[in-house]
Amino acid sequence: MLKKGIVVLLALLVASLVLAGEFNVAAGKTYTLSPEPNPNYADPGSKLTDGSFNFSWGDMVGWENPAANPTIVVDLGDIYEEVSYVALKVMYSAPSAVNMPEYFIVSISEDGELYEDLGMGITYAEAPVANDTIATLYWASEEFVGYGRYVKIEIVPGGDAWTMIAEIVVGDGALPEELDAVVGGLLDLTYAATVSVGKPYMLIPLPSDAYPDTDSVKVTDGFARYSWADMIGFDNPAINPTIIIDLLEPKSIGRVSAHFMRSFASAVNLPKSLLIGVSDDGMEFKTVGLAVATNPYPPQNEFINEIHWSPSEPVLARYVKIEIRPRGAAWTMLAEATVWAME
Ligand SMILES: [Ca+2]
Ligand SMILES: [Ca+2]
Repeated sequence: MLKKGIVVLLALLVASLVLAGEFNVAAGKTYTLSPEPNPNYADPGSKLTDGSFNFSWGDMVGWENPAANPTIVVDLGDIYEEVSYVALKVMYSAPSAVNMPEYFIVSISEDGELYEDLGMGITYAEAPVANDTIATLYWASEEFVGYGRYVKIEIVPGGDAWTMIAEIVVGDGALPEELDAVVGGLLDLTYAATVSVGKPYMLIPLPSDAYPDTDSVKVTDGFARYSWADMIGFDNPAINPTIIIDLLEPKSIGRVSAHFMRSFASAVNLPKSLLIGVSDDGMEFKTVGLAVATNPYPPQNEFINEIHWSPSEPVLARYVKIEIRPRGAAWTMLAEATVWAME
């Protein structure tokens, strides 16, 4: 009996190890880094996928005040069809001036050239993260999973000084229960209502002269029709077009979206995603999420498509910032931006 029990236990242990191994498809894989990490915390090319993430300097790849956001591109070696989880194991040590990243943006590509935004890692599994520990910053999704071979992770540092990364995890398939991962977009919006219609907003930069917003009303007039006159347009803008909506009073925000035209015949494409920020004073904004989900899904051509985001918990704020991340050199045509709040 005892022997049989041990055999069963061993079998379960092996099975769970195999499953864990199968879920993390980044283990042992190659990757590239840009910019180069600091020479004191350099990388022979394996530190981030070697399975080791101890609170130890030897395990760290580090950047000190990098000129650009540290970016990691992992080559999974093969196409994976259900990339559902991406995590960074990061060091937090206030005495050593090592900050936790504010967030990362993850995108995925089949060929290493054209990337689709997947989502934002903005949740720490260990929150609140204790000082002098290794923390897990992750993105997880059950609905909008990724398809591809190359996974790009752009890290936004959480302040000046150091960013230290020990490991990358890329999960493919159903989220293992032990991760206890929180996925966004599950908020019950039954009692949510639109609060942006008719509200004032600001645009940076101004839209193209060909599709202007002369009376500053088109973005929140409540209409998202497939009509050129209803839309404002940005032609390959130098900076990401950004809308700041003033809800006039703090609202418990449950959903943010924007409607865009897609018309390949007219060289109009959907943005890759929308970076969502909120503020109480209209000056200092906090990034809260990335809108990548589309309605309809998949998006349709010669059609107005909605790109939307929902937090896992309502966010209280008066100002909502929507930064549009355009795709390539095409036109971006915006019909409407909408904010929902819980009643
Ligand atoms: Ca490692
Ligand atoms: Ca409109």
